[in-house]
Amino acid sequence: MTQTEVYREIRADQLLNLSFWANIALAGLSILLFVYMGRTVEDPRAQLIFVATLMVPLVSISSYLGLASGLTVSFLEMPAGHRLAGEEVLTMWGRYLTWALSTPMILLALGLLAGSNVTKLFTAIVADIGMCVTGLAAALTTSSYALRWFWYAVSCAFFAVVLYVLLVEWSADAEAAGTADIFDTLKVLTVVLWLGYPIFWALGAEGFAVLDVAITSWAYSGMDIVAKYVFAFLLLRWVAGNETVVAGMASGLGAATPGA
Ligand code: RET
Repeated sequence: MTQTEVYREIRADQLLNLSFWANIALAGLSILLFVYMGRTVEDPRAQLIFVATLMVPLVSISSYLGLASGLTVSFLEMPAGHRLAGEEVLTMWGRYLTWALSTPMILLALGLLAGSNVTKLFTAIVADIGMCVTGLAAALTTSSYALRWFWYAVSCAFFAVVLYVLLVEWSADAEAAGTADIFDTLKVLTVVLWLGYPIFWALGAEGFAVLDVAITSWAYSGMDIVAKYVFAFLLLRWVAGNETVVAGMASGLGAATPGA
C-alpha cells in the first residue's frame, strides 16, 4: 500500500484521525503553557527539568503528525498463529519509535527531581530506549508470531529495569533530597500509566487482537495525555514554585552543596 492509500484509510476512520489531531492540538497548547510557566525560572537544574519536559510535547507533535500523515503507519500481514493471520493489520509503529525519544525526557526530568546520580540516570534512560526499540521490533516482526512475543518479553525485561530504578532507587534518593512528596505522586502516576502500555499492546491488534485498532489507539492517546501533559503540568508547577529546593538539592550529578 502506498503512503497516499494509507493516508486515505486513516482519514476514512474519523475516530482514529480525531485521536491524532486531538493530541497535536493539546501538545501545541501545552508548549505555550509550559513556556509561560517557566519564564522566571533561573536555576540551571530547574531549567533542565523544564527543557526536558518541554521536549515531550514537541516530540508528541512530530509523533502524531507522523501517524496522521500516514508516514509512520503501515498495513502489515500478520504471521500464522496470530488471531488475524494472513490479514493486513494497520500498525502504528511510529508510536514506538517516538516513545524512544519522549520517554527518556520524562525519565530525565524525574531523575533530576529525585536527585539521581549519573549511573542511575544512564541505566534508566538506556533501559527505557531499549524497551521502546524492542517494542518497535515486536510490532514490526511479521515472520513469526512466537518471535513477536519474544521481542515483547525482551521489551518487558528492559521495562523491569526502569520500574526498579523508579520504585526503589529514585524513591530513596528523593527521600534524601527532600522531594519525596512530589516525586511519589509523579512516580505512582508514571508507574500505573506506563503499565497500561504493555497491557494494551498485548490486547490490541499487535498482540492477541481482542481489541479493535481504533480502541487501542484511543487508549494509547488517552494514556499519552495523562502520562505527558498531566504529568508535566504537575511537575513544572511544583518546580516553578519550589525552585530554591531544586537549586539546593544534593546529588551525584554535581550538586549545589558538594559533599552533602
Ligand atoms: C510496549 C510493548 C512491549 C512491552 C512494553 C511496552 C511498553 C511501553 C511503554 C510506553 C510508554 C510510553 C509513554 C509515552 C508517552 O509519551 C513497547 C508497549 C513493556 C511503557 C509514557
